[in-house]
Amino acid sequence: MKPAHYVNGVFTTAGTPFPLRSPADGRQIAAVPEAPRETVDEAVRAARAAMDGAWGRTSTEERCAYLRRIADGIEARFEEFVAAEVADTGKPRDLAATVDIPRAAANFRAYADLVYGRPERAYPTSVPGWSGSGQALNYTVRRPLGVVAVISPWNLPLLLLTWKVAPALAAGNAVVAKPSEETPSTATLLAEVIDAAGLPAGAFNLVHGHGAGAAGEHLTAHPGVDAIAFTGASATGSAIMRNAAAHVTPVSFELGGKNAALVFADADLEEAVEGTLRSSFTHSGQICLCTERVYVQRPVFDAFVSALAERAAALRDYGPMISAEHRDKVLSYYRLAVEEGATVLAGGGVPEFGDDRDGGYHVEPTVITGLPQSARTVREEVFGPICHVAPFEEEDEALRLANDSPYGLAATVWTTDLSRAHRVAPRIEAGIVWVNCWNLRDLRTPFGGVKASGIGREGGEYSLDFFSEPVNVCVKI
Ligand code: NAD
Ligand code: 6OD
Repeated sequence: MKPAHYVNGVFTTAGTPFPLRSPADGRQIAAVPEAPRETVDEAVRAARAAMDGAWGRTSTEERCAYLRRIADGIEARFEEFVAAEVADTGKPRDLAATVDIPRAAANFRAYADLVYGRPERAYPTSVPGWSGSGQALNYTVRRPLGVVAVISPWNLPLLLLTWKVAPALAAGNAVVAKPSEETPSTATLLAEVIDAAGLPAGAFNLVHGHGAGAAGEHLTAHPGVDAIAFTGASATGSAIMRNAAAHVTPVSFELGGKNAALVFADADLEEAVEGTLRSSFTHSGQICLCTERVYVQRPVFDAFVSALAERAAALRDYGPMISAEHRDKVLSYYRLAVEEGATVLAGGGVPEFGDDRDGGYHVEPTVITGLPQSARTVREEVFGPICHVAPFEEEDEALRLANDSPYGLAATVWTTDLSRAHRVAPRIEAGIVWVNCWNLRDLRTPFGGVKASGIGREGGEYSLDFFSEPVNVCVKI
């Protein structure tokens, strides 16, 4: 499979190709076509025509059937999807096979179920001057927004792409998607699956390429786009918002984070250490939900920190950073942390494996302590395998430290005191709070961030709300 655009039901490789390198060993693995502006225009035109044509006339039942066929198609080519995701990202195969690819299929099934079972409200309304009630009926129908641009990042490429494409299609929109330039492969496979599922031409379109000044910007600034669903860095969200402002295009944004974990002295320490190891170092910290700040209540601080550092230092089977550029950014934070006065308890450098991986972009899982809350390493998103652990005395102080951040995506709380859990969780300025667990997902729940971490919520009805608008109909009887 070679990365290709999919426009109006046709695969094309228009545009100058750029090289794609394996993050695992640095070798070139593909050439990716950079969609020129004309290809983006063509994709938006095709999507509009699909809305005005066969796709726009599909019933909810027909769309649900398409979504289920896409899920089946992903599962039928499961191994190809896994191999492509591993090749592009370098992530451990186990992660792709148990999280990324199954979730992509689940996203389509979940939205087939959700959109079909969705109730709408109706109100019998009395008409002034008439006797009795029920002389008019107000009811709501939802209609799709039209042409939706989907822009996704490289860390969970297929999971995050399908997390938007599935509800957008379920709600009846036509999609033009642009995956990250770093991870084009599973998106191309998805286009093949969608093609085989028989969706009308133009209902789903895919263009590859970069963001600023390229396909991403052309798409999100396009006057023919009716809504933008974006996942990526907060700074990119700001840039997209500036372009979207020109046409007052609605946006749904899932952005960066600097997620805190609060470990109370009454926590099950073993569970808290294992949970924090997972929340900080899964996919080498390249998940927006990963913990980068840990606050531990003083009586258990030393025990927690030494157990976490020991286990982080023992981690072996971890993947690389997505690119040499991202590795250099993460390493610059490792250096900055030391300059800021951190004590490094585990990691802090580049591992030596003695095999092909030494050509890749790996960095060590890193645990640091000793920084003030004002340190840049404590405030800025690194998006790598690093966490800073700091002590606190009391619950209010823990909340103050957790909330002292420009971001507010996710948080974890470790405690065996249920009253405390219920008291603390709603006071944390984050869109998602996990208590005694991390990244335990239910696709019906709201997902998203506050402050610089995003605008709006995805998941369940929340995505369907974004991708459609209510129209009230009032019928006088
Ligand atoms: P990024 O913002 O650099 O890129 C994301 C996507 O946006 C890519 O497809 C890119 O080509 C495109 N893009 C870049 N500049 C653009 C522009 N000016 N106009 C239009 N499109 C543009 O992010 P990334 O490096 O791919 O991903 C890492 C970031 O994403 C981190 O900050 C992480 O926290 C965030 N993220 C957030 C979530 C979430 O759910 N909140 C999930 C995953 C990643
Ligand atoms: O699980 C999800 O639905 C989701 N959106 C995860 C995002 C992870 C960020 O990297």
